[in-house]
Formats: sequence, C-alpha cells, structure tokens
Amino acid sequence: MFVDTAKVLVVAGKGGDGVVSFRHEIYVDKGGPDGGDGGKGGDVIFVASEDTNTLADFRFNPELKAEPGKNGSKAKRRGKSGEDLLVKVPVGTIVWKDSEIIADLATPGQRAVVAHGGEGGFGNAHFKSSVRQAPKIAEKGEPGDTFEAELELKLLADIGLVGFPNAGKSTFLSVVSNARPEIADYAFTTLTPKLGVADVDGDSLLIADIPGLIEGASEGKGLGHDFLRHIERTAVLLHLIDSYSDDIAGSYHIIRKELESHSPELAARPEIVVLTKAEGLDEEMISMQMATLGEIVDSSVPVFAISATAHQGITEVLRAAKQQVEIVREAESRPAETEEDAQELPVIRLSDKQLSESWTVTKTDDGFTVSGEKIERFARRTDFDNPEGVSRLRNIMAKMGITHELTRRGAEGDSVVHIGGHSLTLRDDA
Ligand SMILES: Nc1nc2c(ncn2[C@@H]2O[C@H](COP(=O)(O)OP(=O)(O)OP(=O)(O)O)[C@@H](O)[C@H]2O)c(=O)[nH]1
Ligand SMILES: [Mg+2]
Repeated sequence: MFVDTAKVLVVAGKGGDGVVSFRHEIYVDKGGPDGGDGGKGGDVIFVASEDTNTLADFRFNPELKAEPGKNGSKAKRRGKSGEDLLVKVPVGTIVWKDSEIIADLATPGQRAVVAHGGEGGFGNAHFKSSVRQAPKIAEKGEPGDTFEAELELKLLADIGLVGFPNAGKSTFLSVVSNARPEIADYAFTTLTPKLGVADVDGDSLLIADIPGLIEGASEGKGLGHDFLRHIERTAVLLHLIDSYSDDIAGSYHIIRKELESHSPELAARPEIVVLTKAEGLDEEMISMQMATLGEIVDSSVPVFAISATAHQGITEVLRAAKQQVEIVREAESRPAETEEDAQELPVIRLSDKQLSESWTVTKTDDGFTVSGEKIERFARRTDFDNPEGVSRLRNIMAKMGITHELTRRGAEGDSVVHIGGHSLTLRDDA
C-alpha cells in the first residue's frame, strides 16, 4: 500500500459585512435604513479527479483559500458571494480534521465541501422595527471555517520496482510515466518512494519506485527495507539489474534474499527480471547475461534486457507486466473466501477507473438528464416498480456526487431526473 499524505490549511471565505446606510432623498431629512447584507464567503470544495494521482502538489501549495464575500452596500444591495475554491484531489483521497474523517472521496467526480464559507452579516435594513426607525447596527460577516486538514491517499501500485541502488529504477519510471523522479549516478538517489502512471496499450499501470536495496537491508543497512512496505501489495515486482554488474547472478540472489527476509509473501509475487542499460553492451554479452539469469530464475519468470535511455525493450517489459498484473488482479477480485480477506481495505486502482464512471447533468424542459455509462447502467438494472430499488439508485447517485450536483443546479425533491431511459425524483418516499 502506497500512502501519500499532505497537510493543508483550508480557509473558507469570510462572509461579507452588512452595512449601515440610509436612503438619501432630497427634502427628506433622514430616509429609512437601506444597508444591504454581506455576501456569503466561498466554500473550499474538494473534487475527486482522475487527472491527478498524488498529493505531492499540495506540499508546495499548502494553503487553500476561498474568496471572501463582499460587503453589502446601500439600496439594500447584497454583497456578492465569494467564489468557491474547487480543489482537485486524486480519487481515493481521505480528508482528516482533528483525527476525524470528514470526507472520503472515493468516486470520480465526487465533491465534498470541506470548509464552509461564513454567512454574510445583515445590513441595517434588517433591523428596522416599529420602535427602531433608524437602526445604526449591522452585523459582521462570519468567519469561514479555517483549519489544518490532513490528506491521505492510499494507492495500490500495480508494479513495484526493486533492485540495487543505481540499477536504473528511477530512470525506468521517468521514461515510462509522467513521474519526474530524481536520477543520478550514485547510490541512494531515491530517498522517498515515487509513483508514476504508465500507459500501456490504453491501460494505466501504477508503478512505484522505491530506494535501492543492498545486502543486509533487512537488518537496516543502507536505507533499510522499510520502503518495501509501500510495494507490499503490488501485483508484480519488476526486478532491475544493472547489466554492468560484475556478478549478475549474485546481484539477483542478494535482492531476492532481502525480499524474502522482509516478507515471504512479497517475495512470492510474480516477478519480471530486467537487465538495464543494455544499449552500451554488445549483443553477445547481453545474451550471455540473459542466459545466466535464465538458469537461475524460476522458469515462469520472464527476463528482458532494456535500455531506458535508448528506449529499447520498454514496451515489451510493460506489456509483460500488464499481463501479469491482470492475472493477479483477476485472482484478487474473486470473492473473498475468509472473513479476514473480506475486511481488506478498499483499494483504489487506476486501472479500475475507466472514464465510464464520469457523468454529466443537463437541464431539460421538464427537469434534468443525467448521462454517464456507469450510472446509466445502474439505472437500467434498477427495478423501478420496487421503491427499495429506486432508493438504492438514489444512494448511488448520492455517492457518486450526482445528487449534490443536481441540487446545486436547482433540482428539488420532486424534480424529474432522467437516467438511461428511466426517470425518478430525488425525494425518497419509500
Ligand atoms: N547508459 C544508461 N544509463 C542508465 C540507463 N538507465 C539508468 N542509467 C543511469 O544509471 C544511473 C542510476 O540511475 P537511477 O535511475 O537514478 O537509478 P536508481 O535505481 O533509481 O538508483 P537509486 O535511487 O539510488 O536506488 C544514472 O546515472 C542513470 O543515468 C540506461 O538505460 N542506460
Ligand atoms: Mg532511484
């Protein structure tokens, strides 16, 4: 499980102040009170988005501030509301406030108001009464919610990169994915795990790059083996070996031994062995090394020679990895056999997240239409003669963030909502 965290300060907009003002009328000494109310402060709203898969950006931009509401003005004019701040977070982000979970953004498009903007204060026009004809009081706008939120993202990488320091793990990640890890010609360049998404024939593979292992890592040598927990549940291990290594077989065995001592379960994951930096060596040399590896690895383990810098053999490795990942995930997705299995944390995988989860809401003459592959499929599978079935669909709509959007667009309890050739209302009268 790859855990990414970030701390951010969320600051919702302060409500605008109400004002004290009186009508100015020629010939009237003092007109009635006409001070308008302050506008509402903007909310800080998190939106689960597939455009991002890390919380890293928040480390550079830890303050999320929505706009304050404007003050009211004369002639009972209400101040403009502050703009909401929409913040894209990766699907699977959990938001903590004072060790309590306040939002769990599990599905694409889902929204959560994390911090509420303050209400605007009343202007003096509100305070007029029979006994108080000329009130000079107005309220201040309320402050917006302000607190430190902890974001947590648990991701299950599909592929874990393992190998000695300097084997070329980060270089591989940088070539196959959008990630930009540090790369350098010395050991322990990578100090913290990095994630990247590789596109393979239209599917995404989430790849985790971790610091290199050395002999004795399980006893704390080098950077130790703690980082292995980030790849504990990856489907496949990509074991990278520098083809310039003097002792290819020895290198292989050392890393295997460290994996074993960390966790036999991890070591039992399907493995793909990859000789790196192959562009500089002649073919004969590479074939010899491949043959050496072929003899020592299990017969089910594919062996490749690649060059990340020369882009050789990369696609082949990714395809082989994808194939293995699919086999593992398929096996994992079978119904759990024991209770313990069933209690595994729900895991977000990028490969699961097809675009089909996204949806759109459009306004129609008689109500609203919701379109989107997944929600339409649910609608088609709903028994509309059964109130409980319809309730369930409503729940799903709520979970997917659709209800929120409908309400935001003005839908009310009895507005008609069309989905996939059916229609329902939002109000649950089951
Ligand atoms: N010639 C050649 N050099 C490579 C290739 N891949 C990586 N390198 C070089 O090998 C060195 C180490 O690369 P990294 O990607 O930082 O290695 P790493 O396995 O991530 O190392 P650590 O983070 O220390 O564990 C760098 O100087 C890279 O430029 C390759 O395909 N060909
Ligand atoms: Mg590295």
